[in-house]
Amino acid sequence: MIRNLIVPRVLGKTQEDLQPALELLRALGATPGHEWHEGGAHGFQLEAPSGAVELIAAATAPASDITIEVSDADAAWEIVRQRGVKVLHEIGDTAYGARIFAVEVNGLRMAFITYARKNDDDVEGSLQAQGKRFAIVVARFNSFITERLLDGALLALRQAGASKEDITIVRVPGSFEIPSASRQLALTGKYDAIVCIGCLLRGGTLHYEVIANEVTRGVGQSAQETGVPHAFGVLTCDTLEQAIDRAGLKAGNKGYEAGLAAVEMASLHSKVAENAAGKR
Ligand code: DLZ
Repeated sequence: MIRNLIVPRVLGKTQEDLQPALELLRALGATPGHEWHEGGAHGFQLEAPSGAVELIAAATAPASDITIEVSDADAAWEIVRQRGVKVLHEIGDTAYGARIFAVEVNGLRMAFITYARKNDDDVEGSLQAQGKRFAIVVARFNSFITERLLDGALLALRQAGASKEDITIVRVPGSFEIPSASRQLALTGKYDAIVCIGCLLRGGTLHYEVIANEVTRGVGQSAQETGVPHAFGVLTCDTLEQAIDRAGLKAGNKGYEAGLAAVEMASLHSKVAENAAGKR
């Protein structure tokens, strides 16, 4: 029975030929999936939260090899433009109320679409991190996992445009110490968002639930009481295998997701403040 929808495309002969398209799609939030290297050929899958095959009866066919639905075509357009990708169609409205643009990378024609028009009053954060400052608090306990999560978070921040100098990494002994360090950092007023990274394993941790609840509560409380967004990249897993899955490729990298959440929340925080100031 159907398990997955795969659109294979040949974009060149070497692994390097795949990089421009891979980097663009990752910058737009695609999660790396299965990859293979056999007989001189290479394949990288990128996973999206959902996939669908659309069957169309119409006078003209869409001039793209793949159409990718994004949450905000205008924000995606900004990211694409910054990368100097070859544009096939500039962003615009369709007759059915969608926003769409199309680009070409190594011969692959990709259209990006947002179906429903946004209400002008909607307030939403973007994935633009230029000029924003971040602190990442990372627990050393289970460092085999937390270092991978840290790599994911750093990748997300850098892809969103944060500069190296604007990212501070703070290490703490274990997850239990994350809330207090995060709170102290938030109170300095220097950071637009804090990324919290740790890994609690049920098997090795006595009172696992108590510690997991305390860390979750402490991080949430720090976010609410300081007003600085905190992204939660603390894994709570039954087994090491589950943690490996969440810190690598199989089910994505939760550190990467936390990094993106921090960028979006930092941006949203500024926008809500600007909105409030404008409406006064
Ligand atoms: C002590 C401990 C244990 C048993 N397990 C974990 C764990 O799975 N993940 C984690 O991040 N930290 C663990 N720790 C360390 C505590 O979080 C804390 O650092 C110590 O109890 C010192 O306060």
